[in-house]
Amino acid sequence: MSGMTVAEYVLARLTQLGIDRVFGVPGDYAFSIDDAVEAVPGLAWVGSANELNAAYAADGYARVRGAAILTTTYGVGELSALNGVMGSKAHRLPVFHLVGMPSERIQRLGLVTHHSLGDTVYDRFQPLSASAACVSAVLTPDNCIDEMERVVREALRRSMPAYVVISEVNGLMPVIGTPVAGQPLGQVVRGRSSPAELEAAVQAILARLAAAARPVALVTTLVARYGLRRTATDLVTRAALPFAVTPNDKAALGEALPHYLGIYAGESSSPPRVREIVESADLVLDVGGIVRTELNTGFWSDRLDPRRIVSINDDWVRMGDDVFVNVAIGDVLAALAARVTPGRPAVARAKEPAPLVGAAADPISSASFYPRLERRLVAGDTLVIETGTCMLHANAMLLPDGVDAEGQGLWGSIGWATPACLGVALAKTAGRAVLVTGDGAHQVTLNELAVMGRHGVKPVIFVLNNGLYGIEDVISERGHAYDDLAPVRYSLLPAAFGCRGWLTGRVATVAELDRILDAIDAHDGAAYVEVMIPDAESQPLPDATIDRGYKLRTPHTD
Ligand SMILES: Cc1ncc(C[n+]2csc(CCOP(=O)(O)OP(=O)(O)O)c2C)c(N)n1
Ligand SMILES: [Mg+2]
Repeated sequence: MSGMTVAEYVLARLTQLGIDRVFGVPGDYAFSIDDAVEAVPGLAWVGSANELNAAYAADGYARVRGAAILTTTYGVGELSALNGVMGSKAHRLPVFHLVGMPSERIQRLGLVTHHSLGDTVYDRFQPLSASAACVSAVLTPDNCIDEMERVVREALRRSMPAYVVISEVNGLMPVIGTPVAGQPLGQVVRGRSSPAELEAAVQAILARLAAAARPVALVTTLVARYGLRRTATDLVTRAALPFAVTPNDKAALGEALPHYLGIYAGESSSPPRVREIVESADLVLDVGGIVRTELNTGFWSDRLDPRRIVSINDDWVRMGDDVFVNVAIGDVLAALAARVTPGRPAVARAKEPAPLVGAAADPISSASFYPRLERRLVAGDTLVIETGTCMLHANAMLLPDGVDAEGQGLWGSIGWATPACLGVALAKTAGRAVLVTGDGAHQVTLNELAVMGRHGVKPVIFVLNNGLYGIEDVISERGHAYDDLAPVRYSLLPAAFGCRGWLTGRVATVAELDRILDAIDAHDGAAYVEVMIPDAESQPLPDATIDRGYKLRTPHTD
């Protein structure tokens, strides 16, 4: 790597993690970075329609590959990406956000440049972008190698975005010093533990597990973020621990595992009996730290006695009033999986998919759509679930063996899923990316379909057209004009966006839906289906639920 420019070094260093795509929008301040994408072997440029889309696509890619690269230009570019990068921070994804800025020569002369407020404050945007990251650096040829080690280490240790600023002049200068050869992400030690603290934490957890008569686990997506799904699966399997996930953590572990219970969300648990099992357990092993937002807890209807919870967080463990610090989740889970007392292997229960409803001539409804989708998913698929009504229904689906799901329940920024689906599709080495999105969310970022077509990815996309922001009607009241959408003919979009060879259609009846699902199964390529859903489906929740969860926003006090 000798003789490289700063921009080339940064990209080459990140490529060693196993990243092979750069998502972004070019800009003159960022040309050194953009050019370096072409110069560094093993990297390909994915030009998004705008920076927000690029950030969402990078987020999707990082969910599959473990890390991603996003690059934007100074001010206008980086600020447009921020909602997406914040989402990656909320969802614990190491997205490396590389941004170009005016040169130090311009800065020293105090010249006024474009993409600024005209005030020669060149670092004005840095605190904003840095707040979406867990680590940041302004690179020079001299500090580049050391700073990149710090940036990579910290982003991976905390599993959060990094913000790296490279001026247009520094980006083109040769890096000074001895380049560092990095490791593939799977081999990187993400966090290290204090040995005595680790042993104390592990012994304490093992003792609690041994003493519990009815333990359960709640497993979060943090295990996926740290590459620990196999370890966590070993733990629940060896210990014969029944486990559930919260809605935000859909498919954190395989839903076909014999010990999988379903979704825990207080009174919104699915199936409903999951609530009773989790709330009556004498030990709840919280693997990763569940997020207790109103939407993740059935409007705070969860009843989890803190004395019965053991929480294993990224680098600390809580057990009642006992807190163990400097214990990396990877070390804790590996020790537990190796040392836990084996439980009796579970007998796999036959899990029936939801029943098929709807006569051939009936209009499609959510009740008829999701069970049909569930039956068409196959091992290797990743279901990308948008925020909106579809998330409620998709979360309640039981995914077949080998099917993953990705959603953005915590950050919940509509529009995320369409570009995220591009990122997921580009990151996957096998299997399909299957997107389910509402029409309102799709309108935010649908121009990314053109990027999908250009790069030849083959997603299967369902756009649920009810003509409105339906979920808003569900959690507030019906009838506000601000929830109505412009009447877009979605099924025409792939053709307009140059997506060649895509199977497209608009379906309104159950028979039409069945026909197009058959056609997708027989088609080797991308598919885009506009599914007409009656707007009458989006009826408000009971007043009491709305008052508690949406109008008053107060958790239970008992
Ligand atoms: C960026 C952003 N803006 C606004 C919202 C508020 N919001 C949440 S869901 C939603 C409507 C989603 O409508 P649609 O995608 O059509 O799904 P539906 O519920 O109708 O199936 C809106 C506007 C949001 N979550 N994110
Ligand atoms: Mg809608």
